[in-house]
Amino acid sequence: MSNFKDEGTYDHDRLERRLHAKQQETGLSRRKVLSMLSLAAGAAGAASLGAWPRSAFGQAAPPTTLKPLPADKFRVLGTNAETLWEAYRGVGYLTPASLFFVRNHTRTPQIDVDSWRLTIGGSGVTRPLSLSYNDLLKYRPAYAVKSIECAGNGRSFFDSQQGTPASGTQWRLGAIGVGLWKGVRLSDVLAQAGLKRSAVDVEPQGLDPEVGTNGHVRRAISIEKALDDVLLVYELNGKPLPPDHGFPVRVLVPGWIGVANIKWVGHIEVSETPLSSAWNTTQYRLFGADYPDTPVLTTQTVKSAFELPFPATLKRGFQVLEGRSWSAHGAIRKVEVSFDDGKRWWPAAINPLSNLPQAWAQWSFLWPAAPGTYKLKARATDTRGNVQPTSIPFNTQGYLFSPVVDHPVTVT
Ligand SMILES: Nc1nc2c(c(=O)[nH]1)N[C@H]1C(S)=C(S)[C@@H](COP(=O)(O)O)O[C@H]1N2
Ligand SMILES: [Mo]
Repeated sequence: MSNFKDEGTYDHDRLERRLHAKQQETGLSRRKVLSMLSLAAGAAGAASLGAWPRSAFGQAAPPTTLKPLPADKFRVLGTNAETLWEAYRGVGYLTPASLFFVRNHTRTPQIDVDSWRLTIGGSGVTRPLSLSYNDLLKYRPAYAVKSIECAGNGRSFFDSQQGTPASGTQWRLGAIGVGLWKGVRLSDVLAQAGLKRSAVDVEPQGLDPEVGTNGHVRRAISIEKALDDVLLVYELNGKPLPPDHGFPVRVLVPGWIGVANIKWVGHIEVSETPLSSAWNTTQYRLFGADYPDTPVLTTQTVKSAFELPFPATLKRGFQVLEGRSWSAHGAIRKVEVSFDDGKRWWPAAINPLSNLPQAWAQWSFLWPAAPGTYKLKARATDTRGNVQPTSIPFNTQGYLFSPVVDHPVTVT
């Protein structure tokens, strides 16, 4: 594919050999050598070494991301990495690109922006398009502050809280990030492509490697949603999209599950008939005894997280607990916290300046912590009245875990 640069820039074996040689030669620690290598090389390949330090030397899998995933900020789960919530302490409203979780079905591709094209075609348009990066920049710009959250965020709690393990990446609550995105309206691009009134589905597709026999990652969006608020974004927090998050262009589908936000988009199929792929047939639906109709997932749900290690140890005395709550349906109206297994609930203080719809709300609570062990709970209510429940019916792939999470805390 002409869109890919030489993937050898992060040749695992070559970098391991270099690292090993340097260690032998200098007797320096791995960490020290890593920092020297990335300083010296400055290449994306060296930066990816940051993904390894937590694995035993020589046993790590090749990294699938280009950015470093330092152990104090990320928990690596296969080809993915979730943000550790304690890393948010003191961080402002937006998730810095360096802290944004990564969900890769395969690996981060390096795309040559000069040969990159976005094609738009299918039975739903009359004038198929092929746009270069510069063509895209000519559309009127649009900005949005929105979250992207994996459909499976919180999946591990189906096991630890409900006793029914679900298949898939065992995320805690770190598969969400909030960005300031800049891009263009999908509706503007579709209009230029001669969108037909009969179009029903719009399916963006990624340029990352094919996923087995399922082909390239792609996910249909209804035409109503596509024309409502979907953007094709090329900037995150004022800078070009980082490679791991979709450079040069990704889709932003506010409020919808993460997979709809296709990274490294190369083609958009517009169709007069419904479009299907593994990502809306065998995955990203609710399967299980309680879901006989196996509904296809669209919108995310309501959740809350404390900005604390999991589990956390705190000192006795007054502790300012901070956290964030979010909803795909709007902003947050109320957050309550409990320290006694949900018998009593106390209102947390939501910062009214940092509470945007389909992004998140920052809140805090001054807790007079007495020695003991606790399961801290935070429960959010959104502006539509959706409240986090105590449990939900099981679905086999563990999507949309919305219940209040028990956060283990020891006060010494
Ligand atoms: N092309 C492509 N797009 C993709 C994916 C992918 O693997 N390939 N993963 C999806 C999933 S499941 C999620 S949750 C989000 C994650 O976005 P992030 O890695 O920027 O945090 O991207 C989505 N878009
Ligand atoms: Mo996801």
